[in-house]
Amino acid sequence: MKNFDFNNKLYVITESTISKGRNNEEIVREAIKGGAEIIQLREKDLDKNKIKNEAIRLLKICRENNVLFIVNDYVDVALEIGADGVHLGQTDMSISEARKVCRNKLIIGLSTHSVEQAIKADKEDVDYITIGPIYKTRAKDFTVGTEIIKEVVSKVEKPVIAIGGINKNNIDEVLKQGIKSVAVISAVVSAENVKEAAKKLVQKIKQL
Ligand code: 3NM
Repeated sequence: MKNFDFNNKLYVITESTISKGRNNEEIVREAIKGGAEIIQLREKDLDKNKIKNEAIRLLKICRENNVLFIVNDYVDVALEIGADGVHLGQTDMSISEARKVCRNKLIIGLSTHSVEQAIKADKEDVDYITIGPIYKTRAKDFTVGTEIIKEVVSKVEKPVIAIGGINKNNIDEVLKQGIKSVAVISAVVSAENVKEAAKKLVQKIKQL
């Protein structure tokens, strides 16, 4: 999956605390039925062993559907279970350290929150970059707005994915800035109908 094409993809990230009682497996199955092509397991409150077991279950679903599977934060878990990649934040293990550990066995994604961080990330050994939070979101206490997207896309060569507060009502505005892929949590994970919610976003992304 090293040569994965990140363009025109819906990237869905799990968050079991807002999934209205449905487990991650159910959410992931429905999101994939709706057209999500990248899945990330993101569990901030579980211990590592539970995350590993959850990752094994979600990886199986992703493999059955030829969908990319990324683990948030834990390079060791991603490597151990044979995930496609790991997603890191600005305060996690450095990219050079992560690359040393996983060599070319994992895709590495990095969260960025400014043009400067995105340009820096572009020069590092990452495979894709997220830029956000574009809009208000529970996960962060700041936003970067939509204007930044154009600048990042024009200055960065690596694939860039927009994240943060994106939903069916504002995705047009995001895509208009020239970005090709979008990552969401609540717009899909908290939707009454997960499959239909993913499908609506995918339709917009694939129109590009
Ligand atoms: N990272 P929702 S925003 C996990 O900007 C995460 O790096 C962000 O959730 C970043 O789609 C975010 O529900 C939360 O707003 C995205």
